[in-house]
Amino acid sequence: MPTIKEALGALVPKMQSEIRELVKNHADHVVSEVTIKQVYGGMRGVKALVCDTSMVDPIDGLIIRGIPLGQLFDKFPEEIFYLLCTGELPAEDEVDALKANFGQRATMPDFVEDVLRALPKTSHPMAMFICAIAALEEQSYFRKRYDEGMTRDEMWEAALEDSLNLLAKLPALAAAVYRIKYDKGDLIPADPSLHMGANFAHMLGNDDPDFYDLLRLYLTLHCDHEGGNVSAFTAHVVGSALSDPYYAVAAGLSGLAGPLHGLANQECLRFIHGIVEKYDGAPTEEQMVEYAWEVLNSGRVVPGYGHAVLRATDPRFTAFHAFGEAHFPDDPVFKTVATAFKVIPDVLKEHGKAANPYPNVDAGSGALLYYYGITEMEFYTVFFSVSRAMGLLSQLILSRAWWEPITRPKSHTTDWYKEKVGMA
Ligand code: CMX
Repeated sequence: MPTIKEALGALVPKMQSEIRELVKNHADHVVSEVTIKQVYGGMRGVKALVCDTSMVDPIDGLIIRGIPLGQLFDKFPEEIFYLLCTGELPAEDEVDALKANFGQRATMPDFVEDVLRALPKTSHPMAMFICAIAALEEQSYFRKRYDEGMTRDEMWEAALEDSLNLLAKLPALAAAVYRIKYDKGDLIPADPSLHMGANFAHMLGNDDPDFYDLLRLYLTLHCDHEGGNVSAFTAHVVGSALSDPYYAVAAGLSGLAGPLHGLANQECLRFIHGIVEKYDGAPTEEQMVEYAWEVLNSGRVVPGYGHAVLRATDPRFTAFHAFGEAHFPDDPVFKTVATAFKVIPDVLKEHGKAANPYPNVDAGSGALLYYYGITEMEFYTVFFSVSRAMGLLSQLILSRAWWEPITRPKSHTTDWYKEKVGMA
């Protein structure tokens, strides 16, 4: 079975020639028109991006390289990264080699710890995490090779090398943020013999095998969500300037830190906790409905519900829910998430605004982390980030492989649009 580099090496020439032929022979073929609503509405639905790693079906959810996520729940994150990059799952003999490859790269350099310790204790964990990634940029192979004059044919290999190093170290960076920010004692060194999820759990300080498995699942489920979401799109734009993968991921994750995107998992558990506190335990269905209306009537959104693309229950939510059902169905926080799932879609339907009244990935993940002692909700988006970096990085490697040019759409003034529709 080929290594990830060998598999990509075989794929890249084919990909390059197909894209060259597509653009040469169909350059003027119209694939999308743009309306005023889309210009002023976050470009929703405009087809102007390429993402070969995954697509999101409004009903079936995430499909990675043609495989629905539901068929990948038992995989390791390292396998998922291989799949995202190459379009194939690694054979069993390659999985162990891949895990060992990640394990060997997993140790965080000491200077990153110094950077993290220099930050104020009031820094948000996402800001600390992004600082640590920016500090690690010092080790960028892509930038070094660029300075040495690498050709554009060599760029994907340099992007892959940076990606493997960064991805393997992200659990150590994240665990360092956690232990420093929340005074959990000395940092715990990476154990190269563990898979990525288990190593992450180990460095956080919890060696419960169920928590190992939760983090394996967590890293697998959040890995990618096609190319137009805020974090992927941002990383993609930054990478198109040939900024190296460290810069691109730091930028993308700054987008993930927004409450309408990845920060929703923190907001979501706050929402669930608010209910548990108010009703002194898991609420009844009636109490949950009452609470949801209070949130909506105060002009806030119900976190963890709705989606820009999905129009059904997110399969990632379903997988987390099944994990909770299997391990701790009577936990009051988990029970509250379950009650919310029963009643909130109907509340949102009655409210009549959200195009998708069903839960997204963030609705249930926090309850599971909380159960295993990760009670610091501000930290939850860092878990999301470690996983999502797989999508950002695999997309960057492929972009460099087909020589994607710098992103530069055209903007106009509001006066120009007014004139266009005869309003001026
Ligand atoms: N609660 C209340 N109102 C909601 C809502 C929710 N959960 N979801 C959407 N709406 C509202 C929108 O705010 C919008 O209202 P206005 O017309 O007053 O602006 C209206 O319904 C239509 O929005 P939409 O087309 O359904 O949704 P968008 O594509 O604009 O936004 C999203 C998608 C995720 C930002 C939105 O559903 C939301 O804010 N959800 C709560 C936050 C959340 O869970 N985010 C995590 C998403 C997953 C991720 O990226 O990590």
